[in-house]
Amino acid sequence: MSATRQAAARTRTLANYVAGRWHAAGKLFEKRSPVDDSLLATVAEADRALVDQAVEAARAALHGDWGRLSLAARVDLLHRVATGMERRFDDFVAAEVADTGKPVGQARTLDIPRGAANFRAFADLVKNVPTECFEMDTADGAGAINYAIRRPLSVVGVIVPWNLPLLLMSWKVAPALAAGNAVIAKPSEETPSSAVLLAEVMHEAGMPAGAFNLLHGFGANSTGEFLTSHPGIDAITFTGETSTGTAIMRAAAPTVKPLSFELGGKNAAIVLADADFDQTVEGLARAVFTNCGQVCLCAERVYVQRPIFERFVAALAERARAIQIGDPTLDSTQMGPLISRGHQQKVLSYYQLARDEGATIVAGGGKPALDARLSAGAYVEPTVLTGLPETARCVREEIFGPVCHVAPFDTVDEAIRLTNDSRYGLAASVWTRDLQTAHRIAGSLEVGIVWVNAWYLRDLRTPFGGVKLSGIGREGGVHSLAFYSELTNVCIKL
Ligand code: NAD
Ligand code: 6OD
Repeated sequence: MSATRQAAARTRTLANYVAGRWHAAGKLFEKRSPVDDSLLATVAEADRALVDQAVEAARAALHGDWGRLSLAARVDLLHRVATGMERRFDDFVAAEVADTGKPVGQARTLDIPRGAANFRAFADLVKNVPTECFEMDTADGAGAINYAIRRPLSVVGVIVPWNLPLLLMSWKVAPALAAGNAVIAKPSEETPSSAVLLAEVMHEAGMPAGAFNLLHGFGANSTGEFLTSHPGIDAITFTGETSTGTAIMRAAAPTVKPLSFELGGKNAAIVLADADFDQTVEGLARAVFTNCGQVCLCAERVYVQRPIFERFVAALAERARAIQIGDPTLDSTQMGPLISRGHQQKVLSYYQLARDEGATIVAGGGKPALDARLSAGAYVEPTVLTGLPETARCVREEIFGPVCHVAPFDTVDEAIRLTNDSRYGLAASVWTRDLQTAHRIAGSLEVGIVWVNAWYLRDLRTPFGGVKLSGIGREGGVHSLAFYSELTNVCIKL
């Protein structure tokens, strides 16, 4: 018996969900805790044959019970999914905290409520969004009417990362189902558990077999690549690293699939001297350190106007040092570990690189001192850097950890230029009491999302996405419906 099979005998195995049934045969991989490296579960990796089965099941659902549901019944079903998630709230919280190491308080207030909210928001939206209609003149004077009808893309592949597992999966699965598609979803290999609970909830809510399928596995030469290159999958919606986005584009090219990409970032915050100082320090502490810095929207570059630069750096560093790091299941913990020991090595190597590049480490810069049980965990210190040139790799590359570089600026135009000097363009935040200047800055930034005196304040009806290497397309509200639908124009000659 292989070591992983022996481990499977000692722990639970997370299965794939295809055509309304659970499939646990084949190769298994281990999911380990980021908190103490203990074995949490073994996971069944979906092979090419199971991917084929999922595609067949999805297509059959579109021609069967799922495709025949009325819009009203589909909307009711998505609401039942949201209610089912709320009923199993504590299970979802426990699964997300165990897989990711994120603080339980965050899972309770952000990740899991947003998971359910995504289903409600898109269920309500799809009932209320009209399509276009144009009356036209014709030479005979009788005229014609054009109107668009919205149809599903058909089988949509959803591939998501580990940082906000349920939130990001439901952000794509909910609108795809609302628009009438059948879905094959693949969570990150690091975070299989909440996706399994979601499949259970779908099943309990009465989702027709094949409408929602869940496959576990890795990317290259595994489930992810089998999905993106599959001729039976009609579109791919992906959130993750920019380099993975390029691999997916290549794999999807021969079958010309529509792609929606939410990719990496190196987001900037601009702090003007007139900003409410305490509110801004508090807001930036959230923007830099939330989820151990593992939110694609986190600020890793902070530009502060020179008159308040020294005071601001000191205050942010003090906030960083005050963060309670520890066991994520405790209510008092504000920061848990990173997702894995591999990612911990990457972030620590950037801390070392910052030193080599000549940074001043104002706070953090290493591993925190924790008790013996947590010493095998993927912990790093929240870190504040200054003194790097704009050409430094730590200022240009996405680190995806609880770290920012703070640099001074003098004029608003300089802050705009510094912010835009990046290959990425996901999000930015601007902190000032002068809303006219904030509006001018917002319109000049090469990003998809700008917050003014806020960070990660979300209205699910708004366009969400990035420019440059940060993505392709927008999701959210009607933009999600646009991506997950095909429009057919009907022209009737009167
Ligand atoms: P990742 O790209 O390594 O993995 C994301 C998903 O893609 C996983 O499910 C993985 O198994 C799969 N995958 C990997 N290689 C693949 C391939 N060749 N073909 C098909 N699938 C493949 O990303 P990650 O490390 O899980 O997440 C962190 C990254 O995600 C960061 O760069 C972050 O900025 C980005 N992110 C962006 C957004 C956004 O909205 N723009 C949101 C969250 C995370
Ligand atoms: O809030 C969202 O809808 C969203 N897509 C967030 C992405 C966060 C990135 O880590």
